Amino acid sequence: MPFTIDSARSIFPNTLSADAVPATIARFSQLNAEDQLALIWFAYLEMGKAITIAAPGAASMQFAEPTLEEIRRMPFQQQSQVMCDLANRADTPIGRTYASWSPNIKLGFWYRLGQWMEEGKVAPIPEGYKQSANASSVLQAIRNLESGQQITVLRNAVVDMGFDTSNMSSYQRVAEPVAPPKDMGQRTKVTIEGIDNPTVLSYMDNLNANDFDALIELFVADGALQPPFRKPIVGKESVLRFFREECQNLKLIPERGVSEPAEDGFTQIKVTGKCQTPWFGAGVGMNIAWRFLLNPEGKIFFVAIDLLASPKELLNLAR
Ligand code: ECH
Ligand code: GLY
Ligand code: GLY
Repeated sequence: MPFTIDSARSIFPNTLSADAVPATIARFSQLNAEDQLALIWFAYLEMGKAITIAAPGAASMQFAEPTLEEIRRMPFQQQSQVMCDLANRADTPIGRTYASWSPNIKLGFWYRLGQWMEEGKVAPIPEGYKQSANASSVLQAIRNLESGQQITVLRNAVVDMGFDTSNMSSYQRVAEPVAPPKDMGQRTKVTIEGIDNPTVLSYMDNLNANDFDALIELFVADGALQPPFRKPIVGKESVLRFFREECQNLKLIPERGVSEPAEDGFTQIKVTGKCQTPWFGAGVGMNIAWRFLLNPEGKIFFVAIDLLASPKELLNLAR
């Protein structure tokens, strides 16, 4: 039976991804808005002692600036209401604007609000706030995660806020501009123990160089990419948009891999290693697996990116 995107998703089924992440997110999303915001505040402060977040660049802040200014001028009570509305995914003008932003703009927005909360320019967590038992247990669950998993939970919480775009008849997506790819002279080449497949090596090198036009040509027209804890993104156009909106300045550090023939002349390749986000740089190394399925011409039919359950999984290349 020929491969489908759906059947491709289960190549290398022994790969153990960090189930604690979706489990924690599910528990988090059951909390009320006040608990959610306070919990992120406490988690963010605690995590800030161990890892440093990079200030977002002007290019990603410019789109959030008008909304941030609007919020800064509000009285505290109204600011708290805006934040609760975002956590509640309420249908408000700010909730709709927020929903149109790419993940990095959303993160930059909260980064700035967090700074203003610390400086006393934006409403703090209310003085009389009492954490519910559920909220403190979710906070404890977050403390128990490794840092790469913690930032994934936070990113997810931020991405999920705002009005649900599927309830919007149409909207204009807003993302930071795409910077030109790295100059040829500035590029580096990865090496992967056990892997010499040119498509996989080019995938890593092109992503590291922000060369999304070259990168997308490695895919078949109806190929798919599945980010951690998400459904596959299908088709070159959508995958290219994802690269441009969400994948600038990542650093992929693949370490080892295994390649073997699959049905119908396809090849399945699993690679493990680390990945860094520009938000935390080398301060947070996420343990990652890439599961590639290449067609007989060596093009990418499917690739899944998994956040691994533990560093031990970096050594697991079993089928
Ligand atoms: C405050 C309190 C009120 C509420 C809120 C607050 C602010 C919170 C803030 C949070 C900031 C969080 C951040 C998180 C960033 C996380 C980034 C991650 C990136 C992971 C990337 C990966 C890439 C993998 C991929 C690979 C590929 O090969 C293909 C592409 C791709 C405190 C005010 C909310 C400020 C900055 C987790 C894994 C390897 C799939 C992308
Ligand atoms: N400072 C990290 C980013 O804008 O993606
Ligand atoms: N899933 C992680 C990212 O898109 O950056």
